[in-house]
Amino acid sequence: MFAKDALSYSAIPLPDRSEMTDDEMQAAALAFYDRMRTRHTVRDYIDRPVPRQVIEDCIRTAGVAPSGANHQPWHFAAVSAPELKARIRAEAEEEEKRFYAGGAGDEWIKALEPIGTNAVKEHLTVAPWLIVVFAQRWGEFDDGTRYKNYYVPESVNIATGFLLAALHHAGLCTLTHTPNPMKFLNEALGRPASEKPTMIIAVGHPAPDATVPAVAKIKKPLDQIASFFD
Ligand code: IYR
Repeated sequence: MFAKDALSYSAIPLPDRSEMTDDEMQAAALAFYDRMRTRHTVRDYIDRPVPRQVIEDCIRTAGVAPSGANHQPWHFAAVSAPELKARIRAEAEEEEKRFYAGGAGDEWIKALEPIGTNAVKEHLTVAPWLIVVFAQRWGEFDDGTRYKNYYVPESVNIATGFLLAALHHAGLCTLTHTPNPMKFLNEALGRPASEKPTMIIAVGHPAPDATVPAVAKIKKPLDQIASFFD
């Protein structure tokens, strides 16, 4: 990604300046909230294809997220090939079987009860795309020498949030899925040991009879998630 000698400081004028009145800001903030509050984690998909271009543009959005030292320590592997999705599903379900058979521990299983999940992960083969997010623990200069990355989980998680918002904005449903451990994804997708898979995002259109857990609509009110000191 980086050539060592290209790394020096220079500044350019702020390229994309937003000029909004307070009223416009208020309207924009509320409109975005109204849009984002309609995002739900969906487990039931139909096999309606999604054009690759849409996925590419959503990943481009993830790629403009801020990151530690602008190292952009992420990789997104987008999978629509049915054999590969089937392999990922089989390996993920192996992990999940162990998880639900006791690996998780009683408290965790109890916490998941209102969500209604189990070890069967049909979405991994039915959804037209799986986007596997990888965090790059270290990077390589063009000459092959290594550099350290900083704030890797923070950076990758911000980018993942951008990605989920972009996919929702494009009219798609998503499910964040984290089988544990996820090492098998490096092998399945040919990613190097420097990268740690952080999650699988299933992407697609909801089944006509798709449901969400009722508890998913219960969101903490503002006064429970924020404090103001003005
Ligand atoms: N990875 C498991 C378990 C799971 C864990 C949490 I925390 C969830 O919010 C949902 C599921 C699974 O995908 O079933």
